[in-house]
Amino acid sequence: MKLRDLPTFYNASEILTRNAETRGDATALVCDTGSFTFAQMDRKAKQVANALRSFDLRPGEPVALLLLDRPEWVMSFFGVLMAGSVAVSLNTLLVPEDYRAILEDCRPRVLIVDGALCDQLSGVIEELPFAVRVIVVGEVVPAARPPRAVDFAEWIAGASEHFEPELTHREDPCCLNYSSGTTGTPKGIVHAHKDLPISAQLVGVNTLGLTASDRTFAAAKLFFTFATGGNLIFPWFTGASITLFSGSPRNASNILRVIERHRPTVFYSSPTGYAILLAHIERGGHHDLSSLRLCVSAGEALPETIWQRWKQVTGLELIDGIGSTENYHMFICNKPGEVRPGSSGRPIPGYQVRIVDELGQEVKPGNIGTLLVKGETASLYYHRQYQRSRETFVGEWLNTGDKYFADTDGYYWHAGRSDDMLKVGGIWVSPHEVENALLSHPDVLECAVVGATDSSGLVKPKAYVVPREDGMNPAELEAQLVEHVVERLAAYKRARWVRIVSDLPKTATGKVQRFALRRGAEAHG
Ligand code: 3UK
Repeated sequence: MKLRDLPTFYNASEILTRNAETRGDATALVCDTGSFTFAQMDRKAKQVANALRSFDLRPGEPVALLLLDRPEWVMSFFGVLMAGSVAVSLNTLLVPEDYRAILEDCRPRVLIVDGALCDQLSGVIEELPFAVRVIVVGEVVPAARPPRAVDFAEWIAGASEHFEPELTHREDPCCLNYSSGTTGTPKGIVHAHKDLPISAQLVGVNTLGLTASDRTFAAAKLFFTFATGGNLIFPWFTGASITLFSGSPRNASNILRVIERHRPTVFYSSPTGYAILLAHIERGGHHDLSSLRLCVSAGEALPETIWQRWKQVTGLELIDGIGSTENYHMFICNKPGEVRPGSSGRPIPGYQVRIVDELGQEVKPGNIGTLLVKGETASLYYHRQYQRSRETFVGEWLNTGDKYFADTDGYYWHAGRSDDMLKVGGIWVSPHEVENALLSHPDVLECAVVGATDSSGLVKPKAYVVPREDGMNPAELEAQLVEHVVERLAAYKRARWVRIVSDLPKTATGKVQRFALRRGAEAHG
């Protein structure tokens, strides 16, 4: 599938409607509360589209989804696409301040929120400088109920199950995903309708070999394009079914229970997720992974030890691949049967990659440089970010900000980032944002946050803190800081280790020497 193979006017909701027409009775989605066929999901999505129309929503207007991985996530996403609107899939792990910034940036006309997540929006909806209609999925405690919220089931109950999807252009925006930047302000990454089927063909079909008899499952959540692609768009593109689980991916026994109960054939997770499963299994925890034929790892660098341990326990070779929200999904990936453990694999046909030096000159195999990628699924631009868009989308090339080297067999090896950003459990963490949260504590004079590795070789934030006064009890300050950041930072961003120090290494111009801290921060138990 190439861009030219798609009709000029193309709506990616076709990925669902085609299945409804050709295999309507086949299972589309399973979860702990039941299952849906393609025809059922299609009808629900059409009801959502009609309900959105009743709000006088115009094509191109954004609709925000702050939803757990339940069937309503999928109904809403496809309903939004059918209506020609732009689906803004929000990370469910953030704090109210983050949501305020994102909602003010994208100004959705409608927000569909899970009842269980409403308290994370406390005070936010009321203070937005524009009106937003709020739809709540499932139960919500009265205190957390946003003003004038409407119940999702009631909202779609009377709506027609027939809807002619909006005839969008294949290059019209269809979804917006927010990603942290170095300064902490999130960037809205805009993708067009065309990016979904092209990525599904190149990655889902050609690389992972998905077919209609597969069933996918992701520990990563649907708001992350690693999972939107891998556990929704790609399988449905081929007619395969998906597994949804609304609980925490950090709970190994729950993830293993879902795999045992719903028997997926393909599983996606970050390396951190695999490490959590391995720790459980190696402690003797019950597991039955016999349904799996393929396990895909992405989101952060996969330490080779995790690859080896997974092979030992399951007999399966982890398929590591690098992707980005900017590219929608993976562009370099290992191929089943041709895996080189520790590497990210080879470029996926349909994408071209280059490794360049500071002058933009291509480097020789074995030399480290910045990784650029060219293909037909690059984001259109960062929403309302002219300068950042120009820095990242350079002509036909997308600058990943990753350091890589290639070997002489054409395999690509990750060698860190060219900025200070950290990938923690597959999700971006800006060290500056963690530092700002710590600095807002009155006893902190200075601090610096860098990535340090845990016993599995996975990166987590580590803070070096200089107290305002000498002689403070380090353990007490540490405990206070942990408490202090709870309200200010999403849990996954918090420093896992805090070192109280008397000063920070600085350059002659007074800048913190992060590389010196990084060197001293290796390997924690
Ligand atoms: C890092 C990796 C080493 C790398 C993503 C697959 O992670 C995804 O998207 P994000 O926008 O982050 C992109 C950045 O994450 N990274 C991702 N995978 C690997 N580093 N090895 C890997 N295998 O810094 C990259 O630039 O959050 C991954 C599919 C869809 C995605 N959105």
